Amino acid sequence: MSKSRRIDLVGIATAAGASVRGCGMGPEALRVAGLAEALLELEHEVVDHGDLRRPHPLLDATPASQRLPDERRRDVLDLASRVSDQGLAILDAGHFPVFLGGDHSIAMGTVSAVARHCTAQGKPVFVLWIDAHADFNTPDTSPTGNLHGMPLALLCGEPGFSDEFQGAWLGRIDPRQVSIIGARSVDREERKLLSARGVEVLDMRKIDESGVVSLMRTLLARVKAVGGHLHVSLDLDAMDPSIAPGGGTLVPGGLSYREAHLIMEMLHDSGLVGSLDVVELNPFLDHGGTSATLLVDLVASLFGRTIMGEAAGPVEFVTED
Ligand code: 6HN
Ligand code: MN
Ligand code: MN
Ligand code: MN
Repeated sequence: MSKSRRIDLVGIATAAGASVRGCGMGPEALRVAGLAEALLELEHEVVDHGDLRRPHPLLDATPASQRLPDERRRDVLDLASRVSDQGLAILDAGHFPVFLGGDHSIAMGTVSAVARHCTAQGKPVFVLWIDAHADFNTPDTSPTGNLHGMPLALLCGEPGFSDEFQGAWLGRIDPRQVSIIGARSVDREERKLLSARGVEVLDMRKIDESGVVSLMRTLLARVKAVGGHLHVSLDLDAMDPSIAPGGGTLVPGGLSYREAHLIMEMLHDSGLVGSLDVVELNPFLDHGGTSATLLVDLVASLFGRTIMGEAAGPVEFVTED
């Protein structure tokens, strides 16, 4: 039996950071796929705060996907500040926030909440970014201009973001305490920034060669050694498109079903995770709920579901040298 937690669900029903529409319906699809029920079954307490959204009057015939970039940017930032404040309140109350996206730009707000909460407590923040992409572009390096490709760069304090992005809601993280796992599509300029700032990129080749277990043990040992808070940001497209078809930016060669679950199981056993994003699910592109169900099952693994219904043995942290 895993330790019971109070889990607060916050939906952020938006696709403003993406160029493909539909992931604004993500929170509702995760509910329909049984997210709360899975957590209750594991004997956690669950509170669902409903969805934050930014409705549009749609006064003209312009499709939302062709809306002006500044309008989309205003939406992203409006939501980011509200998510940051709501997330901070949940963390300060001692609860575990699970943020349901929405596209990955929501992490500007979710990770800010974690950074603000932990800074006040003097607790180091570590981020595990599970994603096919690195989401470390800036407005200057981005090949698309889409804000869901930029949250990590903003949070790590990269220059190139206008003053609009610099509200009191914004929290900062240390790029050397960010690990990206599952990466296989990184833009040219983005690569240079990642190496210059010391972000750890556990790309698919590294997973192929070393396996999830050894990479995760090393990472968890680092967080544990300094009593850190680990925030997990789970992008649907980290998983292989064959098991997770419901995303707008799919890339072949992703995590297998068991690799993804093993990551979640090890995260659970570590006891180090204190907040979670589940993002980029696009129910319009999903195949009959396949991807939504996968995400619910992965979240259940993170919250203690095991194959045999029993707690795993004590965690051993093995450093690799
Ligand atoms: N995501 N690197 C590409 C870009 O537009 O910057 C893709 C970003 C995808 C973002 O999937 O969260
Ligand atoms: Mn705390
Ligand atoms: Mn992403
Ligand atoms: Mn991605």
